[in-house]
Amino acid sequence: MSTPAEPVPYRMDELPPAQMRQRVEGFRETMRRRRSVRAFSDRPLPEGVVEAAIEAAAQAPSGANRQPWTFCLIRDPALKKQIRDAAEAEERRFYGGRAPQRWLDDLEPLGTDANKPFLEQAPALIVVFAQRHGTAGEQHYYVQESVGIAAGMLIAALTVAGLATLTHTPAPMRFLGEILGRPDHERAMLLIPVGYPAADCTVPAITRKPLDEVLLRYDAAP
Ligand code: IYR
Repeated sequence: MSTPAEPVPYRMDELPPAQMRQRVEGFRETMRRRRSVRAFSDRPLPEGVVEAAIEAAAQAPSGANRQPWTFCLIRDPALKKQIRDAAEAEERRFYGGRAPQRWLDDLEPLGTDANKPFLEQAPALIVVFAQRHGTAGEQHYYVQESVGIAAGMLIAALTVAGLATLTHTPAPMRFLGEILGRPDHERAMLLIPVGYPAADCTVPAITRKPLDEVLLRYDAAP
């Protein structure tokens, strides 16, 4: 662990500028169509797609390359039901008094409630765990940032594959570590159902901030 990593040559395939733009704009349009989906079809997923997406996510940068993530892929209907039951119990407490009124008001436009049928409908659930330290107690760095980046790459990979996801955060998520048998130093960060949208799936009409609201430029004076 303390010997310096051997430097190896590195090159990227450089694209002509026009192709660069075409690719990134294509990706942007794909991401523009991404929505958080809460009604899934039970259609099974083609083999290997979720695994490849998880492998893509696991290429994310991480503090000191510790790769402090564990992805649990759940397809077993009995386990999905167990997760649904436990999540709904937490969510009933959340919607029934634990959440401050302002938070509930902010969620109103999304139309969410304590019922989470998608946890059983979706053909697969991915639970993303953050490792607070290594199995032998190794220090991990920037754990939330690293796992957040990996989760973003996972959602992007699944979106590019044409699958729908939900970024679900039942709070607290301790029950996930218990059900999935994860050690104490791993903390569940996100629960991501994956699948095809149900035929009658609808999403709230929300918009994204335009570029000029999120991008500030600092160019040299002309
Ligand atoms: N975890 C709850 C509440 C919730 C919170 C936020 I912030 C959202 O963007 C959406 C839902 C639930 O999943 O219903």
